Amino acid sequence: SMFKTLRTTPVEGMKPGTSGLRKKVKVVRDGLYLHNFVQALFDSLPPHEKEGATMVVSGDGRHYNREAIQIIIEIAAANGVGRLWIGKGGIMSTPAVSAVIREREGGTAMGGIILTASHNPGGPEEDFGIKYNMQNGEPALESFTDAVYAATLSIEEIKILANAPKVDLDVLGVTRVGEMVVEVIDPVQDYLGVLKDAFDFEALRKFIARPGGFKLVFDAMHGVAAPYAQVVLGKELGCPPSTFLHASSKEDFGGLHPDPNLAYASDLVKVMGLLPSGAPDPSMVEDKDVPDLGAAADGDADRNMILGKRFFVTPSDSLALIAANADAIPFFREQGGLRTVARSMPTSQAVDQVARAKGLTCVETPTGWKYFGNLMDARALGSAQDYVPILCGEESFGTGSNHVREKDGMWAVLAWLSILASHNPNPEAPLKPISAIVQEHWAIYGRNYYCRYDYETVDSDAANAMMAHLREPDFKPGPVLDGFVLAEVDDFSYSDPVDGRQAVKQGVRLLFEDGSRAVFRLSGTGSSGATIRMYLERYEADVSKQGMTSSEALKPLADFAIKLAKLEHYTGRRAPTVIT
Ligand code: VG1
Ligand code: CO
Repeated sequence: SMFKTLRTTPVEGMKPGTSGLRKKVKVVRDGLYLHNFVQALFDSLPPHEKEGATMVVSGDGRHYNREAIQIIIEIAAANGVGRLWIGKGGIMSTPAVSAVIREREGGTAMGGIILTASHNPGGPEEDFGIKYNMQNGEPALESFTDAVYAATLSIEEIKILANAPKVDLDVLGVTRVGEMVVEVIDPVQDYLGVLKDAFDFEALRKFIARPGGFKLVFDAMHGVAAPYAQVVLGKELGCPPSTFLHASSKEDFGGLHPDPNLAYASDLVKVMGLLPSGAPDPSMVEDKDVPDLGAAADGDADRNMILGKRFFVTPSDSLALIAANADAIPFFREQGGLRTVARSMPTSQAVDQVARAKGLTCVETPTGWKYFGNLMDARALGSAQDYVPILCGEESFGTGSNHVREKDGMWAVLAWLSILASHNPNPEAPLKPISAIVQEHWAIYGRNYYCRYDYETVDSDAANAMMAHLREPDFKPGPVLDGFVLAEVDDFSYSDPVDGRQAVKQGVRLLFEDGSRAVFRLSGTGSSGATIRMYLERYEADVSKQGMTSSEALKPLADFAIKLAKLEHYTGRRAPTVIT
């Protein structure tokens, strides 16, 4: 036959983390590494669903994307898949894959393989990654990725098509590969349709062209957001070419770290008149040259950063502001108004304040977008509770809704354009800036000072020892130091309100008497060593005390939390790798 079987042996360490499997390119391209993982994935799909099925395969265009797609084509063809949809050039953003799975031909696809390590750097020396999304377009649940992992540990053979034709990914159209059909499709079109249903494009176009003046800068960080931004912001909404920064997709993201935060999106941060700390840059005097809205996306375009003129909007505040202004977004308005907000546990409680005031359901989930999916599909899963329309967010620059089943960077930009438009009904008047909109919000709901310290490439044993120390039963509330009183310590666990699914040991929370929090957890997206994340939050209701920088406001809490965790003792680190 034209199928052949490759003998193989299991490779250790293929356990997917918070969002897919991430490894150095060198590891993934070595021998049958990718083959093993992909075959294990196909072995874990129910045969009757996979036979003749349509699947999406695309990536964020990082180094090794095209080679990996060709290998996946050959393995898919030998595993009975009927049709593959691949974005032109082999690229599709993560939210666009979710949209294609859900919308194209009425939601025919059984799932999608997304080749991305998201916000991790790319290039021959950097990271590659594989995510799998299910039939409803949401990231695979742990039960599935656990099954894939188990399969990687017992794999013996790979089914592959011999002498498969090379598919030209740069030409739209259909190629036959054995019994399977490969269709190279427009990577933007289905996704654009979803956005057009969610927002009022005509109103946004008018707002952008307002006579009173408005300037947007969008930083694609040389990631997959580039072609989407060109179509959505450029072609559809009429933004001029000067809007775009780092706006060509590159295999190595131009050597940048494609993570949209104050540290890594440094060019945008500068353009917006800010210092890397998020404070206004005092050396910039000409306020009028600074754009009104700055936004950036990560490698696979599911993350976003929102900046105002000389003003940093924390992702947690962004979530709260979108919740408070939900009626500015047709998607929410037209479904009778926003009903539910959900945030990951380490995300600040700013959105909780809005939920309380507006009577919305507020759900606190573990880290990772996959935990939001059940809430979005509650009705389909037979739950009595209807959570949609829903707004979800993570402190890690992730925001989105049930328009797809992924966080969505471009969605966040359109959400903020909608908010700005609603606060600026008079097109002739000078623009009310984002800083004023956020400060007014704080005056109503209070301000949740927030930041995150990351300690990267820490020795894994040292990181685990520190977490074990925090989890010791005799690590009890009580100590008072520098004015802080520790009220409670717990290890976050989650019981899914729809299907009762449990997630335990999701992060140690130090809860202080004044409502402040410090949270410690280990990252699940790194490709080597461990990353400790420390999240800090302090609530301030008093308007006269809302004007500090977050580093000023949180420094004492940070010092205290570091002391309690004995972080320096366990890791030898005196300072974090990055503060966001
Ligand atoms: C990080 C973030 C988490 C996010 C995940 C995937 O996970 O903290 O909020 O969902 O990345 O984002 P971790 O385990 O490293 O803290 V992405 O843009 O990779 O899809
Ligand atoms: Co991402």
